[in-house]
Amino acid sequence: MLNIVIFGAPGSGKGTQSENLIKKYNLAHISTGDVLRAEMKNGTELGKLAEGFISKGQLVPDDVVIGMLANVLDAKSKDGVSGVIFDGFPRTIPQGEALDKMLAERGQEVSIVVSLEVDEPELIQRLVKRGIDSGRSDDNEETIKARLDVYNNQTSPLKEHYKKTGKLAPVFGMAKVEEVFENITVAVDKVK
Ligand code: B4P
Repeated sequence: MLNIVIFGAPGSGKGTQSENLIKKYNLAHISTGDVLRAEMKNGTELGKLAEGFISKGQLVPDDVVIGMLANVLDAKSKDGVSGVIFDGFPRTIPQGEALDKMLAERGQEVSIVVSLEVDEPELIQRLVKRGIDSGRSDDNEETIKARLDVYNNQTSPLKEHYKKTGKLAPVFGMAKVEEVFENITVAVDKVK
């Protein structure tokens, strides 16, 4: 199975590139952001809890996201797919450890971690624009700054973790969507 982690700061293009990757490689798509937003829209207990964190630009607590992921993974892996793309998960070291464990229990492992490299001014510009277009509650300038702090403090240390295991594939993320995609496929094809 091809298990791709798509990694990067908020607005780096994880969701955008995932859409292309799932088609090319026949993958199931697990976006923890999408799952949490769906829960928020449906007004579930989990959604209400998540909203409090997401609207402030904070991460939803690890135990909540990790607990949610195992169910989603089993549900999505059933559909005759060739692997899974993990979009926005893991975002902390404990989440990374939980993912390794969850996959090992299923006789699998992370194949590659594609890290989209985009600088902060560009990230802010993209997210502010998305906020205007989509009205997403966490895409306003104040919340974006909080999300970037969270990324720098809690999420980016995962890069070291994956560098050590030889799984990290940094990709320049500031080109056109199609060009970024092309460069991702070069990296993925090497581990396929
Ligand atoms: P996510 O839904 O994962 O979203 P994101 O990081 O903000 O965006 P992404 O990188 O996917 O950007 P996109 O492709 O859309 O997370 C939202 C929140 O949910 C988090 O802040 C957190 O609170 C919570 N959460 C999610 N997962 C969690 C977890 N595991 N643990 C705890 N909490 C969790 O691109 C952004 C914009 O850029 C788009 O408008 C796009 O069109 C544009 N764009 C993309 N590529 C481009 C390119 N090459 N050039 C120009 N524009 C581009």
